[in-house]
Parts: sequence; C-alpha cells; structure tokens
Amino acid sequence: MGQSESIREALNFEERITLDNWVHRQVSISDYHSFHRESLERFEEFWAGVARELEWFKNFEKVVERGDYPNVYKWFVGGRLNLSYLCLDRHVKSWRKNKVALIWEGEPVKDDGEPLETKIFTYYDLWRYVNRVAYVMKEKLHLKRGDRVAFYMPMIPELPILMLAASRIGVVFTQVFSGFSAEALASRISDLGARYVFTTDGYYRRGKIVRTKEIADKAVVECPTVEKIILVRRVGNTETPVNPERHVYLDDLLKDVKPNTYVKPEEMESTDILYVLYTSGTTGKPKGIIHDTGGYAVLLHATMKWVFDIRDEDIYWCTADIGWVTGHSYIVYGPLMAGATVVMYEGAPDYPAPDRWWSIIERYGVTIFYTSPTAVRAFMRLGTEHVTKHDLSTLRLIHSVGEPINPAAWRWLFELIGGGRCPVGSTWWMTETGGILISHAPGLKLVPLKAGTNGPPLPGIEAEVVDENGKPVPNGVKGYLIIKRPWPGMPGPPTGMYGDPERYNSVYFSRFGYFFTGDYAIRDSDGYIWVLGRSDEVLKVAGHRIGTYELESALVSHPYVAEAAVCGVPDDVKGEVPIAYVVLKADAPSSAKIVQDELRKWVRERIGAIAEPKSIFIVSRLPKTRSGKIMRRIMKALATGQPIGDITTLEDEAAVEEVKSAYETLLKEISGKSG
Ligand code: 6R9
Repeated sequence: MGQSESIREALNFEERITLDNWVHRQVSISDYHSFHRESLERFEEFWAGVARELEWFKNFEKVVERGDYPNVYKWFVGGRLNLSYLCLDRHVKSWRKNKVALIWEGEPVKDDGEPLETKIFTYYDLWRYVNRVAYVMKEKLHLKRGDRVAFYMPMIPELPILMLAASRIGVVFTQVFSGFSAEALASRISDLGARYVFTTDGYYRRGKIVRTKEIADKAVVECPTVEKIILVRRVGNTETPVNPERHVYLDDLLKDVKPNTYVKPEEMESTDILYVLYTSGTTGKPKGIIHDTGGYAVLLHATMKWVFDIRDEDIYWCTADIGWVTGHSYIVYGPLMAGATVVMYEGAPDYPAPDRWWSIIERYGVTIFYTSPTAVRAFMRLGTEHVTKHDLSTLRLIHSVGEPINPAAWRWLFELIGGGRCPVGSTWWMTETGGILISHAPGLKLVPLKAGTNGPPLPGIEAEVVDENGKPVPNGVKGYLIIKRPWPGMPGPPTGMYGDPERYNSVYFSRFGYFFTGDYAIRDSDGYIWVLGRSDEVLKVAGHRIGTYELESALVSHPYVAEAAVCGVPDDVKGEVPIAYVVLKADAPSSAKIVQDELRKWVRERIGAIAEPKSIFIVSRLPKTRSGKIMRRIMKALATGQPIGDITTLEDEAAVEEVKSAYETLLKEISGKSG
C-alpha cells in the first residue's frame, strides 16, 4: 500500500508544529519504549501491579485467562469488586467525603444569561442518592443481580446516579443516547431483554424541550420484556398522559426512602457484566459490546492517571454525552473512581450564546478539558471573541477524542484554549476497547508530546500497523491498526458481544487473527501512531459512530425506496456526513423534493437526527460491481465533484469500463438534483 495524500499531510503536520514548552524534554521516547517493552515482557505482572492499586473485596487469583468462547478473555479471575463502591464508598470513608464529586449545570439560562440551575453533589451526597435509588431498584422494582435495564437518559445528574445504583446491586444496564429514535431504542431494549426503561419527562436542548417519554412510549410497544417506564422528573410535565399501569415517577418511588438508607454493594466477580453498550458496525444490527467489571475498572484507573494525570485539585470536564462510551468511561466511572471533581453540562455548546462552554470553564475553574475535534471546528467558525472574553487560565491539560484531529483544530485548542501552556493530545480508543489504548501520557512524564498524533500505545498495550496479509508495514506506511494482545477493558465475558459470540469473533478476529480495530493508521519513526480514520463502512459523523448499512436499512424500509446506498463525504465541521443514493419504486411521488424531505424525516425517526443525510440523490441505478458491491469511492467522488481518480485500484472486482459508465450515468443524473 502506498502513501496517500492524507498521510503525507499528517506527516507534514508533525513537522510543521514544533513546540518546545510542553514537551517533556528531560526524557527521550526511547526511555518510554523501554518501559513499554518491559510492560509487555512482564505482561501479567505489570497489569497485576496496576490492578492492586484498586480496592478488591477479594483478591484475584489469575491475571488473565481464556474465556469460554474464542477471543473472549477473563481478566483478574477470582477477584471481587464493585464499581459503585470504588466510585463512592471508598471516597466517603476518606477525607474526600465532602469533596465535590459532581458539578452539574442545566441548559436553561436566566435573563442575564447566567445558568438557571446548577447542582453540586459532594461524594457523600452522591453516595446517599445512589443508595436510595439502589434501594428503590432492589426493593420496589425487585431488580436483582444479573437483571437488565435500559436507560434513555439525557445529561442530568440522575444518569450517573442510575448507572452507579445499578452497578451497586449488579444490575446490567444499557444507556441509549437520548438523541436516538424510538426504533433505535426499541432494538436495544429487546436485544438486552430489559425489564425497565428509565427516562425523563423531557430535557432541554437548544432552548427547546425534547420529549423523551413519548419516544420511550413508542419504543416499548414492541418490547414485551419491559414491565414499566420509570420517569425522572426534569421538565415538570409530560405531553401525553402518565398511565399508572405503565409509568411511575422515580421521585414518587423515593418519597418514603430514608435519607440514610444503605444498600450493601454486591461483591461482583471481576468477570461479571457491568454494562452493555450498543455500537454501529458494518451490518445493520447494532452490536451490544459487553464490558466486564474488573478489567474495565483497571483500564480506567490506569488511564485516569497516565493520560489525564488526574490530581485531587483538578476540576475535570469531559464534554461528551454519557450516551456514548466516552461518557461512560470518562465522565462517570473513570473520574469518580479517581475521586475527581467532575463537571457535567446538560445542553447545547452554543446555547444561548457561542461562549457557553468557555463560560463553564471559567465559572468552575476547569483544569482538565476533554473534548472532540468536531466541537472545536464548530467553534472555530464562530470567531475567537467568544473564547477570549473568558479567563481560561485554570486549564492545564487538554485531550480530544472521537476522530483524527486536523492541524487547524489542534492549533486552535493549543493556542486559543490552552493559551500555549497546555499539552493537547488525541486519545485513541473505541467502544470496544473500554478505555484509551493509544495516547500521550502526561501523567507518566515519559512520553514526549508531539502535535496531532495519537501517541504511542500505552504501557501493557501491544498495537501494530499491518498490511492486508497481517504483516507489519514499515514506518510511515498506511496500514490497518490491530491490537495484538488482550487488554483489560476489552469486550467482556461471557460472549464479547451480547448474545452473539460468533459475530464477536468474526467481526474483530477473523481478518487478522488479532483484534482488528477497523481503522487505518501509520506508525512514524518514533513509534507514534497516527490513526487516519475508518477503513470500513463505519462513519464518524460529528464524532458519533454510524454504520452506512444501518442507514441503508432504514432507507430501504421506506415504501418509496427500492435500493439505497450510503457513504460518507468530508464535512468542514462534522468531519464526515452521510449522503445517500436511492433508487425509487415506480409508484413513488415524482417530485424529488417531496421524496427527499420524506426520506430525511424517515431517517431522523428511524435512527436519529445525527444520521440525517446531507444530500439524497435519486438515481436509476446504484454504482455497483457485477457482484453487487457498492462502489463507495465513486459515490464520494460524485458527491464532492472530484474525478474518480485511479480506477484500476478501485474495488477489486470492478471492471474499469463498468466503473466509468456508472460514473458518467450518475454524474448526468445527479447534476442539479441533490437535496
Ligand atoms: C471513543 C470513541 C471509535 C472510532 C475509532 C476511530 C475513531 C476515536 C480517535 C479516533 C483518531 C482519535 N477515533 N478516537 N480516530 N484519533 N483520537 O470515539 O469510540 O464511538 O466507538 O468510535 O473513532 O475511527 O475506530 P467509538
């Protein structure tokens, strides 16, 4: 595989930015590499050492062993622990008892622009609330260890509280992003077999109320396992009536539960499921990734120290939504285990004005800021004055996540937000990895920071960049990123993917025999990894993961649509956005606009607003090879006005003439017809 433009750009990026002030120059990268090598040579000893820093009810007997299905591993076997205990009880027994654990800010503002609501919970407050909710779950909802529930919760304090309460009593949960549709919610509830759905009467987003209850009501119609919907009061009323057979308010359930209620944390096996999180792949059905208890806790504990260099005086803010893995790991479990003070914000970044985020940093004196390139690019368009009117001098460390960070966004974070003082990293990981695996590690003081790269693999993590035959590629050459050894935090027992061990094994391990991330990457001469983006049909739209197949399935389920093909095209702000090509059935309306509007609405309802295609092209046939493979490169070229380029290296099976004629026909058809 040769070097593409994007790699060359990536490498130049590294050369262009030379910043001395924040590079730990006292060490060389070779010091890190020897440390890293040692962590792999003494792999089990190394991870055991990290794990012993946590508090276990019962010590583990074995660091790692094979599970019952191929490529499923059991970490810290025999060990018992509880995440709610590690996040709360441990601190409540220490001087941190009255330390602030959570600072929450709601979206609505007063007339003067100041936030209408701020809630502050100390570790003790949080512990008390979680105990009462755990009591309700156990005694009133009769949930027991191993039962499953679904959360369809927005960014309010009750979300982490529900997560911690479930973890306390060993109830497995899945949190479904509050921007997802009823259909997406229903498929996750049914796959998990959830007994209850916890949601709100609504929440605030960009000045409007989003009615989550109504969406949940619609979802549970097709979910026979659901006994009740538990409503957390947020906006104070519902649009549709509350039906006592179906709904119950959490605050009503809590009314007679004493403030000093204590629910003993279950002694969970390290290998027990903590949660299941659904994520997109290359086929239609979302994958339920299982995270275990012990391995996950150990990876988060380690990365809070190594990557975030977390200290007791830090005010830590991760801007993700808890609906995605970043929020699970780095808003809830990671920072609370570390005893940090966590900032959480309910609403839109630019509501009511484009300085909302920067005002939050100033208001609470945030020291560690974890955000996404998409957000940065959106702010870059709004001008610098919204930033510079706030004092951001408390910041000391910045990381980004979700997609590769482009030079301009990196520089903006470094210069404008960090004032040239703060290291700016790009932490690589995915839903499946549970926590960060490739990153600069300011907390280790061993990794010289280099702008724009992800960094070297963390200690105890063996990553490699390989060609299509699984052979390591030379430095500087693009290849596929694989993880060669099991790691704590990897998809957990019993089956890696909920209910589907075969799919788990085939999706991740069949191609190379090692865990395949799906990403393209290069490794530079210093051993730093630069992840370049997905090599498969998974899109990252504003950092959110969406499968093209998921979108295609949604489109073809519409009565107008005979065939659909979706691909991602570059977008200045969102990184990437989907576009769709559809072939219509004969009886579809003849007005392209009516069809396009209808299909847009349909996708919003089926998946969610984030999946809405930027353009929908109505065509007479799709650009496919004879064997039926959709030629996405042609689709991309057409949509972006690029020449198709070198078609000899296109899809393996595509005949050149076929490709050319498909291109030309489509070009004619779509000119002037986009929607
Ligand atoms: C945490 C998260 C995973 C995919 C991953 C990759 C991309 C994430 C990145 C990055 C370059 C980074 N990705 N972080 N690419 N640099 N720092 O985003 O999980 O939603 O499962 O997505 O995101 O393509 O494969 P998830």
